Amino acid sequence: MIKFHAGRVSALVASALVATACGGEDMQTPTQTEPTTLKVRLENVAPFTQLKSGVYNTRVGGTAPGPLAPGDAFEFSFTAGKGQKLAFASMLGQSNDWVFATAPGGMDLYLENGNPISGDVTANVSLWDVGTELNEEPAVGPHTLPNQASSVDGPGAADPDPSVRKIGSQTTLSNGSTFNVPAVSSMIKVTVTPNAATRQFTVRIQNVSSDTSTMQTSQGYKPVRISPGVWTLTTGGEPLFTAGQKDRGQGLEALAEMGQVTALADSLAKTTGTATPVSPGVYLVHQGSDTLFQVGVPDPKQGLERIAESGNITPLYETMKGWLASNAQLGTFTTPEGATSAGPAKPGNAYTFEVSARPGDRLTFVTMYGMSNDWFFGTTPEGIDLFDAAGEPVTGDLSASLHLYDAGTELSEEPAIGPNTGPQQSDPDMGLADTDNKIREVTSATYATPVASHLKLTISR
Ligand SMILES: [Ca+2]
Ligand SMILES: [Ca+2]
Ligand SMILES: [Ca+2]
Repeated sequence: MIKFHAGRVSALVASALVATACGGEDMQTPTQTEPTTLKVRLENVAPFTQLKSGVYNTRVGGTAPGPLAPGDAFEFSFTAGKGQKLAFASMLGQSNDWVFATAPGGMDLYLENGNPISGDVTANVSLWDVGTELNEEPAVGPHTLPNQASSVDGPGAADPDPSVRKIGSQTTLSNGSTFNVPAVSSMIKVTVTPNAATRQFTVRIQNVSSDTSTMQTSQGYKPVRISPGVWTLTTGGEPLFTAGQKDRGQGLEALAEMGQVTALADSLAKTTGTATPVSPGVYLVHQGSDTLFQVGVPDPKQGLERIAESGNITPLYETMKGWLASNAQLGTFTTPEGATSAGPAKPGNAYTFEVSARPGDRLTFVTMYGMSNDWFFGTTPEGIDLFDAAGEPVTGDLSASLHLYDAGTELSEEPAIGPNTGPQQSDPDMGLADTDNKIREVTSATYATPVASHLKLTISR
């Protein structure tokens, strides 16, 4: 980290000499000439635990939400990148609290050779007991969904085992009896149709059961219905539940017991977005017309492109060092708090650095939106005033001063998913030319997530 440019010291000495020569009346007071050390903290605050989430609730050809009868299917589509996983859950409508779902971490969408998956993926789906209600005989017990409306003693007691767990082909019900669960593949069929060029996947969930031969109960064959459901796309983690642990109370219970998707979808929506890391960055404390970048002009090829496309700070730092005004300070931030080596700041991480500033100084910095092609976070080109009109340091939460820019050096694709974005490209310089080569702010029409949902900027003394 560079706190002072060498030229700064001689400039200060010169201005002090000039002030002395003028007789002292107009000399700056010591409090004005002594620099103030300010701590700058840039924290990645992205709360996002999944890239995408959504519901499917209306069968293909249907006009209103409802469960699938035999032969019916839900379909939903989304784009996804390599390494990302799909998870979903739908209620087995005849149960107390069982869902058809992927494993907690979801299912892979790309093969090891990089090709998208295609065809029948039903083997990735199991029946899971969400552990929120005791298990009765499906379609027969008084508190199963088909019967609970007429039950006289409420919606069903708590499950004696509150953990989310997989249901085997033979399961012991809460009253101790054994129930032969139909094979998952005799009830549901899930197929995936990929489009390798657009990275779009269409998932089809079909009810393949028969009302007269699939689910045998003590009262004869009963229907199998599959409720509307919730899906997520993640880069990791377990978005809907964890095997062996209690339901999280975020809405899965309403899906598992009543086939209702709204509560779970709403809670997921709050944590859906791109949890991009931000890269090391370059900062500048300055008073003059020096800037790290300008808006409305093409990248002047001084190194901004390398930060914006791959988080490499060296070229911009070296260029700026060469032609910096004598009273400006240039530095870098590279290592997140608590880390031992340079690297990106993921959600929960922060970069901190100290600047030594005087009234009139402004702070500018740039750092890559790591999951983009060529986007960077920064202040405005002119920077943030580090002192107010009274000469007092500006401290506190300055996140409102942050912006997201497109460097105009590479065609922008969907963050985290486009093949030439930071996490998807195989080479740091991969990508197509931007259709607009000017540096510009990324508008909410292009990217709706507010900058403050990604970064918190705090300045303190
Ligand atoms: Ca249960
Ligand atoms: Ca671009
Ligand atoms: Ca790229």
